[in-house]
Amino acid sequence: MASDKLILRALAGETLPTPPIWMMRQAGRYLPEYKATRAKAGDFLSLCYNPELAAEVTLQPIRRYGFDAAILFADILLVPQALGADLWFVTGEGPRLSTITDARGLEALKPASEIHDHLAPVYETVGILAKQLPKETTLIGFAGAPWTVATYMIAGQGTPDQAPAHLLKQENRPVFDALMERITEATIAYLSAQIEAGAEVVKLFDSWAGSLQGADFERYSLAPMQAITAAVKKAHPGVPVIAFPRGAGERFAGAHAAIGADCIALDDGVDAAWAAQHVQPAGCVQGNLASRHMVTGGDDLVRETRGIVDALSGGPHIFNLGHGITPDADPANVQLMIDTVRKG
Ligand code: 1CP
Repeated sequence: MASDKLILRALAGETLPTPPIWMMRQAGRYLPEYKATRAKAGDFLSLCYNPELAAEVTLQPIRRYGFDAAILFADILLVPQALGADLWFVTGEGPRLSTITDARGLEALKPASEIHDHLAPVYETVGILAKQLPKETTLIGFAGAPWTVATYMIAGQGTPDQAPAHLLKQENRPVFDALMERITEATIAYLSAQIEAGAEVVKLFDSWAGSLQGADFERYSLAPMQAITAAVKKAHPGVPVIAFPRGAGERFAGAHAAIGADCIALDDGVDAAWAAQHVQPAGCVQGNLASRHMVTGGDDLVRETRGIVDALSGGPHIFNLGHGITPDADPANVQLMIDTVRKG
């Protein structure tokens, strides 16, 4: 099934002369047009649940830069909210959620099959985007991986070390496992609905995978992502899956097979030449320029970008950052990165 879309070709395993490119958090606060639309929406969650405006901010970086993929504008924490958790954002600080620390908290959650009413505006955003995107642009849907989502549901906020989730896992394994299972089921339902609405690729963000050690990494990062990938592919054969076990280090090797993903997204903690040898033989890789180059720019940006493109030129590669772009980035540096990738 050949496609004209470069992202789909790379995901199918094709080595392209120039890697396609998109950027994590490409719709975000570094862009003045994002800030203007966000101000119109009010707060961040109102923007996520407003299909017209969420589609608008998704399209802004496509218009400005002509990225090869658009990523749905939403957040990984909409799933906990759809399961019944309270969610709000504290300006300048980040997300806050009601916490789940025992069996009572778990029992108060809704079944995974009941998330769709709450998430209907997100599916509507996907539908608008599927109609409005340029024909060469791939639409990526996404969700958080269960471990990462669980860390927020248990702690009620972002944490540097995910200690509250590790503690629940240690002290009340049945509740922890049941929570992981609930998130896994909800994520399968959520991604399937995004695909039915028009998403062409889905990505799983396991942003805190790196804090899982030993057998826990397999059990709580790889295995749930594998279960989600298998279920999504069973329901929607042919839809590619990108998995991002951030912080996996040497464990990026073998991740394609362990998850069943078409592409593994690399963070900037791994050397691109190492990845070419140990990860890319198993399939497409995405990454992995350090986000700070979007702040610092200059010769370093150009040299690092060229180095990554060259190192990964022998196999399927989608160029991206190693993590999301930060609000202090200069939009001109994004253009410099794109020009360096596309023009050499
Ligand atoms: O004020 C604002 O405008 C909010 C900033 C913001 C944005 C732009 C948040 C709050 N979320 C988002 C959008 C978002 N989040 C997208 C949209 C698509 C795009 O990439 O352009 C995506 C894919 C996410 C995913 C997400 N949300 C992750 C996984 C990826 C990653 O960055 O590691 C995580 C961990 C979140 C939680 C979250 N949402 C927002 C913040 C500030 C955070 C991190 C909180 C923390 O750990 O303290």
